[in-house]
Amino acid sequence: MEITETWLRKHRPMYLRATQHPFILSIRDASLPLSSFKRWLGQDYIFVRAFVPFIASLLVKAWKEGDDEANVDIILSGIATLNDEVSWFKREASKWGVSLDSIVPQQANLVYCSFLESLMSAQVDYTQAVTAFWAIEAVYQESFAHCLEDGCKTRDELKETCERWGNDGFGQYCRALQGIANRQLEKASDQVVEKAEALFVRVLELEVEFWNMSVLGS
Ligand code: HMH
Repeated sequence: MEITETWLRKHRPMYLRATQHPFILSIRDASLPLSSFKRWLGQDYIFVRAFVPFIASLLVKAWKEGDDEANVDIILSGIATLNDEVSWFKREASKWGVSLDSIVPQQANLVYCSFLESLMSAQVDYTQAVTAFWAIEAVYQESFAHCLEDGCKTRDELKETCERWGNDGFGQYCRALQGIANRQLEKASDQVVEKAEALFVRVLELEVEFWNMSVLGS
């Protein structure tokens, strides 16, 4: 079994807390207050801006590692997606009357953004960084795909958001990242694998905190 698969099984309860959070469940049953959605939107824009330099640093690590061109291209496609995402956030925010210039980052967001910054350090090798990247993307993919399943009552005005991360193309991209992570982990030392697993679990915790903040406001 692939290494990430063993973690997904081992840390299943935590993974479900991140991917089936009350924020997501309440999108599915249309009970999410729109004020929470707007709060999430503003906070996630700040997160996404901090995500840009992290992915750029990941691309540099992939290149230095001499990883296959195909893998570098997958990360490059992630950068392209993020570029789209930044524009989308601006459009979506103006649609909802959310002013992106005046958002104050909440504690959980600050903690997550400093975690991203710590991943940019040279001490964090390519294997660890790409594993964390996969985990971050996979949580959003799984969470929002969940809101598009048959029988969900997801409101029409939230569907575009859910599709952004929940669509099949994004799913394939996440599986490609998982493949890169698995191949790296396969040839890594036990110590690196252990560190990468800890990062995986940390991402799940940070995602839960981010959703909590979006629901509760702090
Ligand atoms: C908090 N996690 C958070 N925001 C995002 N936009 C993603 C993951 C995926 O891009």
